[in-house]
Amino acid sequence: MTDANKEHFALKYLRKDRLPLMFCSGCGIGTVINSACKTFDKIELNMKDTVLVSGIGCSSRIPGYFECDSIHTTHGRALAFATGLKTFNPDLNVIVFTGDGDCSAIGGNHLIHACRRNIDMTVICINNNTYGMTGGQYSPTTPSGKKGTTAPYGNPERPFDLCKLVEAAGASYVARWTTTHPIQLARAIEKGMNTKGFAFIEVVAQCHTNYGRINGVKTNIELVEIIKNSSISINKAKNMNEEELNEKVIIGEFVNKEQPEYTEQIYNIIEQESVLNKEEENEENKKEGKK
Ligand SMILES: Cc1ncc(C[n+]2csc(CCOP(=O)(O)OP(=O)(O)O)c2C)c(N)n1
Repeated sequence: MTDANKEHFALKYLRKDRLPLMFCSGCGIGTVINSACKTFDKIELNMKDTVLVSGIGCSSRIPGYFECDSIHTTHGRALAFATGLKTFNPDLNVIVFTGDGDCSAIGGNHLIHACRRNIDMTVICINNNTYGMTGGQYSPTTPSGKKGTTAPYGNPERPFDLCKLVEAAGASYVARWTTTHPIQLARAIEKGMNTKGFAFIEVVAQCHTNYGRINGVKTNIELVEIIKNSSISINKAKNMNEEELNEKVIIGEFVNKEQPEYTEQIYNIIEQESVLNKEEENEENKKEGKK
């Protein structure tokens, strides 16, 4: 077999019968899938012990393309389903693919509480600054002044900084990259998966169809260049003021720390309780003269 005929490495992880992807041409989601496949390949992830979870949206269609168990749940509820799954079976690798709308608008409450519990899972949030699937309504991350179908004169609201939000809510690993940083993104997914606790990786991505065009960006490539050129490393950003940071995307690792993890705490309680119950039972049996 020549190199040209060799199967792409990512196909090992994907459901070939479902290809090609349903996304618009030039969509940033393909890059995220590629980076995730790179990580899975590098760490030799056992797909049998892995479940991918999502809500509703373009980004939430990702799990269905992977050759493993997945749950495509309801809008904003991916983390609730993922919490149930991980709590029931803590040995599973749980990875959530979500969008800025799915996880920070309708699912915002679930996001902050999953961080607060520090439940062991990896969340990959594709932030395209809009509700892509439903036609470009503005989302909690749409920058002020940018247009959406529900903000034809420009967004009057201030956006969330998702990384700051999840850091404040208690996540153990937090990083932000863009689709123009696929290698760093793959490394962040790996670090997130190696974190015993809640890992949140934001990927700033292009949605030319429903965000770029309405904001006067002519081509998909131009939108990708805007994302690339507005990226500033966390270290550089430290020496810049608010005005200089306007419309910039700060990239890098924001949090990487060990903290108590939710399922471990829960199973410790169950273990202690069953020991106590056993002791109580033995005590009662003794009193009744039973063995
Ligand atoms: C309860 C409920 N409300 C609203 C919708 C409609 N809806 C589907 S996807 C979506 C937004 C998706 O945006 P995002 O999560 O940012 O994903 P993207 O499509 O941009 O990847 C909305 C509002 C829905 N499916 N269910």
